[in-house]
Amino acid sequence: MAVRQQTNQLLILICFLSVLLRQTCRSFAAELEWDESGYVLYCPCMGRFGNQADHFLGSLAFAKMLNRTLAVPPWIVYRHHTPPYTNVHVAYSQFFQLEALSAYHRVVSLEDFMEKLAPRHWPPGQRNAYCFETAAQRSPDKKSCPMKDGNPFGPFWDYVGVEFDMSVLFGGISFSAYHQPQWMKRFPPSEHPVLAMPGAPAQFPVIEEHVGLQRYVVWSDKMAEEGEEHIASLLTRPYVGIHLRIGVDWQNACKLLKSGDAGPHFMASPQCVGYNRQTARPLTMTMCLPDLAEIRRAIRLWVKKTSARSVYIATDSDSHSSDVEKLFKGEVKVVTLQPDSAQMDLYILGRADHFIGNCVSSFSAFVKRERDIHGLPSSFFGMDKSRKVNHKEEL
Ligand SMILES: Nc1nc2c(ncn2[C@@H]2O[C@H](COP(=O)(O)OP(=O)(O)OP(=O)(O)O)[C@@H](O)[C@H]2O)c(=O)[nH]1
Ligand SMILES: *[C@@H]1O[C@H](CO)[C@@H](O)[C@H](O)[C@H]1NC(C)=O
Repeated sequence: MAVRQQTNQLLILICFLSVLLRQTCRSFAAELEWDESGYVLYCPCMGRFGNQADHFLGSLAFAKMLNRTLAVPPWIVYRHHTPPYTNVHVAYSQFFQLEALSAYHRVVSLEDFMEKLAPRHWPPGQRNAYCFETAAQRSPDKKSCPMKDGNPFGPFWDYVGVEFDMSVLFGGISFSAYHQPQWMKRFPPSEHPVLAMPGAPAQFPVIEEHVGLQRYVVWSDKMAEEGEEHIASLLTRPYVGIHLRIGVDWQNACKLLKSGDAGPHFMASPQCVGYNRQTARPLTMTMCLPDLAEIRRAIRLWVKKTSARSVYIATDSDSHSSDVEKLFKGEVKVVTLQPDSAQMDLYILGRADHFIGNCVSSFSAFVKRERDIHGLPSSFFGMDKSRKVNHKEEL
C-alpha cells in the first residue's frame, strides 16, 4: 500500500515536471513563433541616445496599442571622432534586458526577427515600407518612403539586411491613441503583417503618459556589474551625481532660447516645466546652459543637504572638477570617469543619492525617469526653489 502510494506520488511529480518542462519549452519556442497579430519595425534614426530612448518608450506603447510585436531595434551609436568613423549598431540587450520588456508587451529583437522570422515570413520581395505621404513627397517619384536616404537611414537598414520593395503611404493619422481604430482598420495584420517605418512611431519628447514605461527598461547584468564596480571603487556614499551638458553643440542649441519666443517647451524641458503648455513654468537660459556660478551653487546646496562625501560628474565637455573640488577644500571627493560608453555615465547617475540634471537634455531625462521609478530624488540646474528669485528671469 505504502509503496503504491509512493509510486503514485512519484508519477504525479513526473507528470507535473513534464508539464512544467513542456510549458518552458513552449515559451522558449514561442519567442520565435510568428505572431499573427503582426510586427512594428522602425529605425531609431533621430538623435543620439537620449532621443532614441524617448522614442523607444513611445514606440513600445504604439506597438502595444496596435497589439503587434515590437521588433526592438539596436541603438545607433555615432562615432564621428573615433575609428572606424561609421555608426555602430549596439543590440538592445547589450545595455538592457530584453526580457524585462515582456512584462509590458511582446517584443523580439530586430536581429532575431531578421535571422529567424523574416526569411520565411517576411521574405525579400514582400518588404513594404510604411510612411507619411509628406515624407514620400521628398522622393523623386513622390511615392517612395525615404527608408535608406542618407545617414543614419541607409547604414541602419544595411546593417539589418533589408532592401525595401514597395511603399505604402498614409496621411491624416498620428501615432496617438486617438487614431488607434484607424490604424487597425487601415492596416489589418493579415494584409500588412510588418509595419516597417523610417522613424520611430512616437513623439519627441516622450509624452507624459509614457514616461512610466521606463520601468521596463532595466539595465543588463553586465552594465549593472560594471557600474557597481565603478561606484564601489571610486565613490563614497552619499554621492551627488551631476550631468553637465555644456558642450559647443549644446551652447548653440540653447542660443535659440535667447530670442525669447521658444516658449517653455524646448526639447526635453516638459520634464521640469510641466507638460501642459498653459501652466508650464518659464524656461530660462540658466536651466538650459548653467554657468559656472550656477553649477557651483547647485552642487554646494545639494552636497550640503545630503551630507554627500563625493560628487560624480558626467559631462559632454569640461567636467570643471577642479572648480568643484575647490568648493569643498578637498573634503568631498570629486570623480569624473569620462567613460567610453555614455551608458556608464547614465548608470552611475541613476544610482546617485541625489541627481542634478539638465532639464532640456533628454540624456538627463533618461536618468530622471529611472530615478523616479525607484523613488530617488532629482533636481535641475537653474530651478531650485531655495534659489534667489531673479524677477526678470522668472516673470
Ligand atoms: N558620456 C557622456 N556623454 C554625454 C553626456 N552628455 C551628453 N553626452 C553625449 O551627447 C549625447 C546627447 O544627445 P542625446 O542623448 O540625444 O541627448 P540631448 O542632451 O537631449 O541632446 P541632443 O541630442 O543634442 O538633443 C548623448 O547621447 C551622449 O552621447 C555625458 O554626461 N556623458
Ligand atoms: C493580440 O495578439 C495576440 C498575439 O498574436 C493574440 O493572441 C490576441 O488575441 C490579440 N488580442 C486582440 C485583442 O486582438
